Amino acid sequence: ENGIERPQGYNVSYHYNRRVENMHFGRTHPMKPWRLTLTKHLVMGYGLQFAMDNYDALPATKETVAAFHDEDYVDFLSKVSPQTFQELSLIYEDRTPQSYPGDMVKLGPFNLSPSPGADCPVFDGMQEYLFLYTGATMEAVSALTNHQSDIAINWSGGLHHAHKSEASGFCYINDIVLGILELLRCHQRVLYIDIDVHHGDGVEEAFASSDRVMTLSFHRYGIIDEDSKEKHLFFPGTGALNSNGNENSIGNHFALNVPIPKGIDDEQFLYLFEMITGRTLEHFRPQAIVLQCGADSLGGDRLGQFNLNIRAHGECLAFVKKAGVPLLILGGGGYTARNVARAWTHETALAVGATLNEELPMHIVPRPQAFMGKDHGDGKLYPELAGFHKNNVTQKELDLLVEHCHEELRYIQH
Ligand code: ZLM
Ligand code: CA
Ligand code: ZN
Repeated sequence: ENGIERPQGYNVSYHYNRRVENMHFGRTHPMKPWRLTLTKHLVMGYGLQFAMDNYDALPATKETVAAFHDEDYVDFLSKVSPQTFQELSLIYEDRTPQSYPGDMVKLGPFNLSPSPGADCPVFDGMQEYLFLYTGATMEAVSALTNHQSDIAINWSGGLHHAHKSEASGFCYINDIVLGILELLRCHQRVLYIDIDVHHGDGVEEAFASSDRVMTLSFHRYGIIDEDSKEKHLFFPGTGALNSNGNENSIGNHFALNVPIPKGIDDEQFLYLFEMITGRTLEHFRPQAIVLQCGADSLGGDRLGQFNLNIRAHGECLAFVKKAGVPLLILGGGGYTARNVARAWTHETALAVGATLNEELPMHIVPRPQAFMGKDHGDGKLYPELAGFHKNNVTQKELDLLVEHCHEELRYIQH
């Protein structure tokens, strides 16, 4: 006892390569690199880089990506460009999926398409973007497994829809699956939590037969527009309450899904999140956690239909951080860029244990206009985002979701 106090803090590392900002899905495609640029501006505007280890991520290698993805698919991804698409398509014609019913977009092999109207278009600079966001996740995992970081962050990752040999929903390489596979080399049990408004289908599917990875996704689920005669399910349409892993395997009960109607508010979401995540932590006792922080669950998102505010979204991270195990924090969806940047900046601050001023550092941020004006949050970090969608969630529904998940968790006893 020499009386010297060690600061009670977490080692946090930030993994990013700004070349991901060069990616361009298409002029009107909802996935915008701009949200990553804005996030960087705010994180640095607040000086958070001084509270973390900052790494310039290197691109992942083809071998790394092939740890999960099909070899042909990885080959295709590393060769394809708008110029070579036609030619390559002929070789892989038999790998072309059915088009969505009623959709005009023509699909190519592996669900990629040359059309800018597609969910997963082929665009110039695509490889660089894909291998960089994946590389950043792999590097973040290394920082955790080397014990250099307690918390590692990659806001450019979290692309949860990609399948073994198919792109889906703006996701081409599943960096989350690759990251978890790497964590499994050092940790017996890994918990995956997904608060993106969409179901984390690609991750769930990859580990559906495993009892070493438990997946837990909160998402909008159900028919989008009750009044229209075409009954479209909210993308990707999977993630029902009774979907709990591969029933014919040891992975049975190791997937939890929390399907939610539109308009859920802060209090309701946090009730679900804490009741279900809390009990999951007790029963599964993970040795590492991966948290996908898709910001399309915020109110006012261009694609999402929830009414969460930034503080409530961040509460999820704060709650998970308390578990005190190595934590990988990833981005994901988020289509109203100024609010994505706000949320991920707030969450970076939660990770390092900093409290941020409600006034944005406008004199430092290169594009203050993005955050100014009544509709853009008035230069504040925590503008009111709630109330965009009618709240269709009842207490009875919340209790049903919690009850089912608690019942499933009774099968898990470590
Ligand atoms: N059509 N342009 C979330 C992934 C959501 C499937 C309906 C394609 C869009 C959307 C694309 C420019 C994450 C579906 C959509 C249009 C079949 C989805 C291009 C607008 C545009 O304006 C657009 C012309 C595009 C795509 C809207 N796609 C909205 N929702 C979903 C995928 C990804 O956040 O979870 C993680 C990053 N796709 O609903 C269709 C059924 C394809
Ligand atoms: Ca989700
Ligand atoms: Zn999403």
